[in-house]
Amino acid sequence: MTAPPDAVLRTWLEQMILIRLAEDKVMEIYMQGLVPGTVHLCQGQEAASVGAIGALTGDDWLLCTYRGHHHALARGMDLEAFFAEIMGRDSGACRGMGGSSYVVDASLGMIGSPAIIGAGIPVATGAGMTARLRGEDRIAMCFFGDGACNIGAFHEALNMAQLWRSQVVFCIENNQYGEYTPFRDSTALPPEAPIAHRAAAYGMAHAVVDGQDVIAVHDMVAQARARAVAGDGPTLIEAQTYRYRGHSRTDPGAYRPPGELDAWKERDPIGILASGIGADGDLEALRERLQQEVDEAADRAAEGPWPTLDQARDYVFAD
Ligand SMILES: Cc1ncc(C[n+]2csc(CCOP(=O)(O)OP(=O)(O)O)c2C)c(N)n1
Ligand SMILES: [Mg+2]
Repeated sequence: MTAPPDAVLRTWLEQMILIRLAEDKVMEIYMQGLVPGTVHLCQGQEAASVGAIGALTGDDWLLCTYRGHHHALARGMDLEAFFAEIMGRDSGACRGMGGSSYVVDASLGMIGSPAIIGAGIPVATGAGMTARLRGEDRIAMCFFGDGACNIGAFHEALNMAQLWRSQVVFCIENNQYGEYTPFRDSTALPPEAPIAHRAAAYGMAHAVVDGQDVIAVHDMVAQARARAVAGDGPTLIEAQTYRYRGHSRTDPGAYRPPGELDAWKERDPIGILASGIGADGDLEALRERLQQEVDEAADRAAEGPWPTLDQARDYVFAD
């Protein structure tokens, strides 16, 4: 594997820090009562999104989930549109109709973030088929959690995707937990067997990758993308990672064994990349600059207009 150029690695470092700080801000504005609904944070999982999305082209499609802030920001969503969406404002990426769980932008190729577990997997399979039937050099990249791999749609869609050589790359962000349950307690696999091995049942290529290592994730997704567009079929990638916070904002994650969170923080994705490129000394200045960007974007977003009552039915019924 050839390491990406320094400038690219620097960009990834900045993106991961930005995502981390933006999510702290999301919690802050939530506590100020500025966020309708709930929020699902991805802190700890930044490398999985930045590495994978860094391997895509602008034409590729993306399916993610309600835990999708990192995907949106890694894809380059404007920060103000991001915060405005989370605050339900008309200036948000979805005109305030989505909120935190549905921060997507079709113009960035983000075609959905279903909160129904596993629902994005068949959709991505279909998008990948569209690319194949049209003969296009593009893929659908589909992110979902470890819990989603126990849903029927996962198995049906993987079988179909492999059978029809859909141009799709599946990425399990195995953050070790479903809603509140360790994945090992809900998954019928031999102890220590990766979930990715399930792809073998469908004859599909699969791989396990260190989800804390952005370079490794990027490399794996780049290979899988090349395989998909060459017509050699999809890949199921399992990025092994960890969710620092609980499932949603009401969950302190007290069910986790003592020491587990700290052990994962020893392998923080931002720290790993910073050390790897000799940028430890730059972290403070970077954080300061990015914090300012985050604060300013959130302040501007909070000034954004609310959707009007008339808009409540827009995007629901066809004309
Ligand atoms: C079909 C379905 N069943 C149950 C739920 C409730 N639910 C919401 S999140 C979640 C856990 C999903 O875990 P995982 O796929 O590992 O994703 P993570 O939240 O860890 O990112 C569950 C069971 C749901 N949204 N949809
Ligand atoms: Mg999970």
